[in-house]
Amino acid sequence: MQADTRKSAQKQAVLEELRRARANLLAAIEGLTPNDMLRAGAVGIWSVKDVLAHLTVWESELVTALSRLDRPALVPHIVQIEDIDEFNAEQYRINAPRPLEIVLEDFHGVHKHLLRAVEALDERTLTDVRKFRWLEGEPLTYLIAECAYWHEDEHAEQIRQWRAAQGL
Ligand code: NI
Repeated sequence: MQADTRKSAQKQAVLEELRRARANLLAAIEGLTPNDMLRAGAVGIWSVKDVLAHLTVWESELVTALSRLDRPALVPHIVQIEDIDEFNAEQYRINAPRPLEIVLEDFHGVHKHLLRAVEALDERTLTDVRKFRWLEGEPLTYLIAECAYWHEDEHAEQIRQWRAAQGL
């Protein structure tokens, strides 16, 4: 029992970070009205809705990557994106016309999928730096951090700063 607990330490740590960052992000948007969330300029030209859609895009790409790890040689789309600014701009154009409630539904739904996808991984898959050549020596935990919890932390902080500046 003790050995099993130790073996899944990394997975538990990742799940904890995902939950922590999500709680932090939800706290950062807490109390905003739908109108506030549609106001342009929270992060660059993006509204809070656009930021949440942007986070959802990356987490959704991550879920797709995690669901295909049984074919380790298959390079996921998420690591093949060459021009990240262009990709983000294109995704912004796709998501901009979508209503807030749909964006929010996806935002919550994709995060649930992500938690389940991580839950289903074994410790070696998460930590072995040689298993996936396309990770270029990083463990899978790094990709998850970069595309999910560090990313949420970064934008939560920007939203906090915007709110403070706007008095919201
Ligand atoms: Ni971002």
